[in-house]
Amino acid sequence: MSLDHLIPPHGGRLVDLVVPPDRADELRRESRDWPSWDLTPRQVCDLELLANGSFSPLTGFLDRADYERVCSEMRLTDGTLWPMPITLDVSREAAEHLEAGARLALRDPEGVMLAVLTVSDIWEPDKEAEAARVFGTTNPEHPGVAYLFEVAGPVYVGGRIEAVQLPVHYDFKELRRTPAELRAEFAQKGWTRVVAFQTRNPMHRAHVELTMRAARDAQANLLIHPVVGMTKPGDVDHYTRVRAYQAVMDRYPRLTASLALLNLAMRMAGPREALWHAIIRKNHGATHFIVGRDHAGPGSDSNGDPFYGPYEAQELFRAHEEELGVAMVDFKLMVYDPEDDRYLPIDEVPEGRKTLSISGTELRERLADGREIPEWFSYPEVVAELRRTHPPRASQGFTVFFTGLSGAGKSTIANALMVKLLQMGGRPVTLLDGDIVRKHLSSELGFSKEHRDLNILRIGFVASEITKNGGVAICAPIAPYDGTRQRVRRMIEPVGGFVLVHVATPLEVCEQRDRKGLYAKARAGIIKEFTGISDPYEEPADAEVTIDTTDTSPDEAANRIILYLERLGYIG
Ligand code: PPS
Repeated sequence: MSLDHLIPPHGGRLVDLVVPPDRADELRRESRDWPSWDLTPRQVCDLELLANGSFSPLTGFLDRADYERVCSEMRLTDGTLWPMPITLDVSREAAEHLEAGARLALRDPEGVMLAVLTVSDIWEPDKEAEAARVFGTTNPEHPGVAYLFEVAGPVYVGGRIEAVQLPVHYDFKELRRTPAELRAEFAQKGWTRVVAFQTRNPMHRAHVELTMRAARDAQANLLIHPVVGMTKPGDVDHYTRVRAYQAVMDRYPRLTASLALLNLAMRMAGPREALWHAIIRKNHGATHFIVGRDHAGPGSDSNGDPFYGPYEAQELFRAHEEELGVAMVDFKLMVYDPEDDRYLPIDEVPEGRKTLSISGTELRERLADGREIPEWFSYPEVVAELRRTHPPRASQGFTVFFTGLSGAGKSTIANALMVKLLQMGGRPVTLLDGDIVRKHLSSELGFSKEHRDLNILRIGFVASEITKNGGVAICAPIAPYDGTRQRVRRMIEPVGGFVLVHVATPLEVCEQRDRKGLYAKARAGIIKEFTGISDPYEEPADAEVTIDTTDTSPDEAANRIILYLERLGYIG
């Protein structure tokens, strides 16, 4: 069905919440008497898109009535279709000082005032109900749900916004466009039909061929409109992606396609998010919007059950297409047909034809192993960008994190390992031994649970920085608590390798050795909270390597770790 009759060129009415300079000065002066709220990174994204009209017709953070109806019916109280609650979540302490009619200065993390909110409502939302309605699940494995439950504050504040300035960006300035700027650009170029492509991933050949087909089918120009605000945790960073997008723009026929960046904080809400994306793109002047397989979905939960059906977003979009005033260009999964050397939607593949595809997981594995990425899958210039930030494991940094009782042999093995790695060469090696750290980094800390955790998290932070920058960190604290060790693992794994080594020498052996005489003192009650004697040690269940030094020499122990690192590919 053609929807052309419905589509006004360059979207509907745009709101612009940025006030003129004299009003901005006035607000800055008056703000001295108002309470402030330091916006979170996600709120900065939301504020920018509210202020520049990307979220038209919204004029502020949702008030309670709008919020309730958006959650339950995807509509504002005036009936307008709006699928996503855009709310300002704050702490209870911040909310205490607020009342309806009050002014709240909204500041960026450096303290610069970006906007003023005139409070209309303050309420504590039912987050379970919100998750169930908006995400269709209360499972915290869904990143949108996890954010709502674990990061978002407990109180929502609704109200109208007056923006005194847009957030400042220092990267890719020439590619960041407001809705008004993009509409003007399209008008100036004479583009009356524009199909927008949303993405949070690098674009490979499948995406380029899909978007070209979409533009051809819709007889439209193409807007490549990637999200550079917040995407799914673990995604390729936006710097790498944007360099890769810039590289593929040359693949499109000249003057037919444009690249612009959108500072959106995604929620990964699948079908509802698809509608939201389309409204945002309509505001930017698009007339058509591409919806592929599992649009803005977070994949599957730990049981392997997908959060959304693969074409659920397309179905919801189709049901609201007329009202949205944006035409959907829908695509099935694209697969490569080697016989004709082209990509096809899976439902158009001729019977019996063998097709090829590479999953995201396989691509990451190939990058990590330094294996070939075929030209039928991606372009050399895109692969080169990905390889720059995703070097093979043999050149990535890693952390070897020892844990075990005092006197178990952690420091001795750690030293042997350090020396062997230095002999091999290739990476700088830093030893963060328990005693050394307590002298230089944690000298004020004792041995309570709270202080031990602080100590371990500091070690984890330093190790993650070393790892991120391609070095080797060898850590050798007692680290008695499982949850804290897991937090360290989660800090490091996204930036490089993490190997937990449990030095599992039994307490009797450690006590018998008693090199520092500490066990005797602990037994005598002279040293309090001593691990293994008067303080707990939680054995790890997730150690990659376990070593009991009762009958293992330091050489043997260090060698076992080196062989393990070699098997993973970190040592070439
Ligand atoms: S922790 O729990 O990871 O923060 O401990 P860590 O930083 O590794 O410090 C352990 C070293 O401090 C000495 N020491 C104690 N250990 C455990 N419990 C108590 N109460 C205590 N008091 C002092 C001890 O020498 C530890 O060094 P290692 O090398 O493990 O023997």
